This record gives sequence, structure tokens and C-alpha cells, in this order.
Amino acid sequence: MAEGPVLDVMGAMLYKGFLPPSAQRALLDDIRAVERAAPLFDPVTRSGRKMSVRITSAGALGWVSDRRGYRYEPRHPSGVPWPPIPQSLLGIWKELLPDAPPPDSCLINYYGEGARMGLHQDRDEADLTWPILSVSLGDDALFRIGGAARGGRTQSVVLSSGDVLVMQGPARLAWHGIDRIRPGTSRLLKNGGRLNITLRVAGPAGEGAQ
Ligand code: MD3
Ligand code: FE
Repeated sequence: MAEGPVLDVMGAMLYKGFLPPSAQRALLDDIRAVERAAPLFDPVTRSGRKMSVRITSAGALGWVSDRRGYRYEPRHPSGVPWPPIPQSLLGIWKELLPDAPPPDSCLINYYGEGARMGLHQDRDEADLTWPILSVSLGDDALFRIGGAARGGRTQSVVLSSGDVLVMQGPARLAWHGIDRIRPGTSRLLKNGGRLNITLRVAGPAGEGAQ
């Protein structure tokens, strides 16, 4: 039985310390296996600007961005299919979102020193009503979240290793971003930095779910 969220930010449910250190290490092993099959790569924007976050994915669909724009694709840029979503992550989804269909996309973001993610909405999924679940591993991040309208008030909250954040309802379309990471705040990743993993129902519901 899951404990309730310890914090409710703009309707987003933050489960602080949801994963104990042993589960964080096990999940990290699963993520490293995904990275071996589908290596982290540097996404660029349509305008050709390199994003500071490195990414890869697991599942039927992975999020990519390149000179053609951003979208979900069934393959890594190398041409290989994305590896399956680790069972450890599917279990967290099922525990916290028993009524949602299974996720078909698992985006892995890696933040090295100085990496950030500007304020944006997540609107590339086919059905924007399904929730998104995020797991943080490694160094602390300063997460900023606003409302559904651009340019409104925002709140900041620290996301730490083992924290799980569920975005659903009105929060699903909230503007959000990562202002900075705090290097040296976790010893989980051997070379430092932060991994964020998001699970999504990206395709038409039911299709491609694993
Ligand atoms: C709020 N990632 O991959 S995770 C992203 O920490 C993304 O890497 C951030 O934003 C990161 O798109 C934030 C928390 C999160 C994920 C999805 C959301 C917050 C969200 C969707 C809607 C609103
Ligand atoms: Fe996002």
C-alpha cells in the first residue's frame, strides 16, 4: 500500500522519498541497461540548438527532437527499436495509477553540470488526459511549475533522488521546467548529475502498451 503524497504542488502529487536507496540502485541498474541498448544522445531543436539535457527512451515510443522538430518515434536515432520499459518502473506506475492504461513511453533525461530545461508544456502525446509519472535519481534539481497558462505565477520545489511526481488532472498541462541541478548532492550516480525518468501514455490509448 502506497503512502499518500507528502506534497501537492498545483495539483501535482509529489511522493518525497518514494524509492528507498536500495530501490534507487536497482532502478539505476535497469536504466544503465536501457542506455547500453539505446545510448543517451544530444537532442537538437528545430533551429539546430543543442539542448543541454541528454536523452534516450524505452518502450514502444520514444521522444526525439532534431532539425525536423520534436515527436515520438518507434526507434532510437541509430535505427534500433527502443528497449522495453523496465518492470521496476511499470510496477511504480501500476501502484500509483491503477486505473490508467500502461505507459508505452519512458523518457530518460540526463542532466550533467549546468544542464537545465526551460519552461514548457508536455503536449506531444496523442491523448493529453492520461497522467505522467516522473522518477528522479541522483543530484537534487530545482523544479519550477506554473499553471496551464503561459507566464503565470510559478512555484519552485526541490526534486531529490527517489522522489516520484505524478502529474494528472489540471496539472497535466502545467508549464514546468528544471532551473538547475545541485552538483554533489547525491552519491548515487558515479559520475554525478541527475537522471529523470518520465512514464507516459504517448500513443493512442491501448496501442503499443507493453
Ligand atoms: C509537469 N522533465 O521530460 S519531470 C520532461 O526533471 C520534463 O527532467 C523534467 O519536464 C525533468 O518533459 C520534469 C516532472 C514532470 C514531468 C512531466 C510533467 C512535470 C510535469 C508534465 C506536465 C506537468
Ligand atoms: Fe516536461
